[in-house]
Amino acid sequence: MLTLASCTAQHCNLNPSTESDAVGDRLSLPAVPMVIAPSTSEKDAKMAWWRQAKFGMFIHWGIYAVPGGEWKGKDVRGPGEWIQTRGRIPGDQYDPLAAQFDPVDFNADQWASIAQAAGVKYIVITSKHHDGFCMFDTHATNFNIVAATPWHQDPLAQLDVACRLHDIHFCTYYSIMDWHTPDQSPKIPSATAPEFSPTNMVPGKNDAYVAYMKTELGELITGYHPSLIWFDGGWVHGWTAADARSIYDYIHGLDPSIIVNNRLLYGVGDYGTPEQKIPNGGMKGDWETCMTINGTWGYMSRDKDFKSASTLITNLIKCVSGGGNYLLNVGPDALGRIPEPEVERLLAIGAWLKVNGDAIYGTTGSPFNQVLPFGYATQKPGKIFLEVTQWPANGILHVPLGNTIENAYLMADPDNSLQTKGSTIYLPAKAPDPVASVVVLQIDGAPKPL
Ligand code: H79
Repeated sequence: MLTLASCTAQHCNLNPSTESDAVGDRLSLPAVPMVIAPSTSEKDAKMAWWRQAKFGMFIHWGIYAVPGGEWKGKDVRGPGEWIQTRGRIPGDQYDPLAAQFDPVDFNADQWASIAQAAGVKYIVITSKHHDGFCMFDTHATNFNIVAATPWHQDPLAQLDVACRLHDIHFCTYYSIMDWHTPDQSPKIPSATAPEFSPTNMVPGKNDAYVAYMKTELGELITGYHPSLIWFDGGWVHGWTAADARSIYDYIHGLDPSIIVNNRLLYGVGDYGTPEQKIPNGGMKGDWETCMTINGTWGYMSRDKDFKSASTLITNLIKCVSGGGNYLLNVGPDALGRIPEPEVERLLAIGAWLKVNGDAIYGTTGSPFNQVLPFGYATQKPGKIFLEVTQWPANGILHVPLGNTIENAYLMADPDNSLQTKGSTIYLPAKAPDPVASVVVLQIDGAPKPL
């Protein structure tokens, strides 16, 4: 479990040097001790599926996909979903975007099929981002996709069903910061050029806002049964530890099996959430790196700077080898299409996992307490997996291991044992996979790293 100080430091590092306003404000929040501590066995039972899952798909989708990073013919800096504040767009100009949001190409089954083919075991979709627009059928506000768009459909309900059919855990994202609610005020209120973030809780309105959140979370939990709720934007001035605890307790009261990330802040929550970076060697406890495929979370038409499939596969391995999960984002457009370059990369990861998934799913982090010159490692009882990203030119792999290696083989060719001598493995000249080839070692008992 992370302290507030460490959790804010982890997720507030988007452009920290150039964008110090919101970041600095958040870092000055007081650190408080952990307030919720489920017993270890309760927590183990609750986290079991998520610890096995290792790979999830984040989906940032909202009415910000309509402008797609551009406002009145000009590029707006920052990620697509931040356009309202980065573009200083008043609500009376932003809110009508809902009337233009008509994602006729949305197909829940297609999204879930892509996710399944990518090998993800859970999806986390925005139910409400910082702009306050609700992507589900809520009675708490009319600023929602069913009431305010010409489409009048509930994509979360459809995706929830599709996920179940494709064996994927349905999870949802919920922003505490809300640029639309009357219970929070913008950082710089202005009829023409408001700056929303970070917002302030309107004095005396915490209870009203917490009640609003509970109405929406209650609808989500009872209607869609998410396996996990991914909070964000808790750095609102005036958001308190009591508010955080009250929300966690409410969720737990409705469904104690729901996993909650650590961004209610104040040490409340079940796992850490480094954003856009993978901690070297991992972190203590449960954690998950969330990351964009290009440079934005919400759709942005001009951002074509997609990470390569090779980088993404290596990132997944790096997370899992450090004992964490990888939550990789897609940003569907205003018609409901996941951009083709994103689909392509997801399918490439899926193809790699189809062969090598046994080295990822259900594993724990590397047994070695050193960086391996040839790549990464993961483990299961009696087995060590070496994800070799630097295939040795001389075919010789030195593994810093004290165990007897009972058998060694390539994951891509399990029927043929590799020759070994002590902890040296002799590999074929050519790597079976151009990105990462898995060597499996069967060992006698617990790993003895040297
Ligand atoms: O939902 C995604 C982001 O919108 C959200 N978290 C992920 C999962 C997020 N919101 N805030 N932050 C992350 C950290 C804040 C970064 C900021 Fe900035 C730096 C806010 C203002 C300066 C990044 C750059 C956002 C706007 C400009």
